[in-house]
Amino acid sequence: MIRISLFLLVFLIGHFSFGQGVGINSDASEPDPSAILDAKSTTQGVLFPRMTNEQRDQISNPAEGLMIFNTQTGRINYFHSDLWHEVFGSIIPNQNCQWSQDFTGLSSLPVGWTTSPSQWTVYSSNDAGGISPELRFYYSGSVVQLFWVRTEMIDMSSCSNLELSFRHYVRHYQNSFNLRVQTSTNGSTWINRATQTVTDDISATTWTVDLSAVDGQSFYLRFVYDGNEFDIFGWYIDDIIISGN
Ligand SMILES: [Ca+2]
Repeated sequence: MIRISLFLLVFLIGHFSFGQGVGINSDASEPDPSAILDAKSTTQGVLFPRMTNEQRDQISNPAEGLMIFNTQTGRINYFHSDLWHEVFGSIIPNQNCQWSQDFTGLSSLPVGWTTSPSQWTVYSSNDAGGISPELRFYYSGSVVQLFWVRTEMIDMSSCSNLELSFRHYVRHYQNSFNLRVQTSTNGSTWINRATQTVTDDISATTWTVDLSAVDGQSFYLRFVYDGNEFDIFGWYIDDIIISGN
């Protein structure tokens, strides 16, 4: 099987070279003498095995330095001194003026997100019309205040014509309340970009918000339930996309 795979690799990618290390490339170059394996490309990357926490933890006797990609946290994990560690990283900003979050593989809020109080979670449902999981606000008492969840800083410093879209679904209980979308450039001063006053269920639909007011800026985005939490069963959100050019 390994022989077949190596043959296919050579056939598809182009060239193997064997010196003191192994080179995989399309230009017949020798591997760097410091590398046991030197994969060279300007159009492709290298994939680590992708797995969940549970699958990772079932690896028996992991070697010192073993690496995997954790699909639940979105981070590279490596084994060191009898424990798994994770490689921290921030999202590389401003990739073609696109930012998105669909909560794939997550069981808690994405890295860099915060919430207050704690009724916002990532929940294994698809009521907003996307694919499970999704973001959910759910009542737990009868407090009247702002219940918000905030993204990490989103860098759109060289982008214009910004627009936000997301799927959402609202399961109303009684009375009326406000759903707000806000932005902030400093995390403390928040400006409403859109508000919906809700008096009934909102079936799964896409809400689009003009964010051109924050063109060319780095900002936080937050979703706010403004009212008595007892008046709503839940607000479900998925497939959040900010795009510009
Ligand atoms: Ca989703």
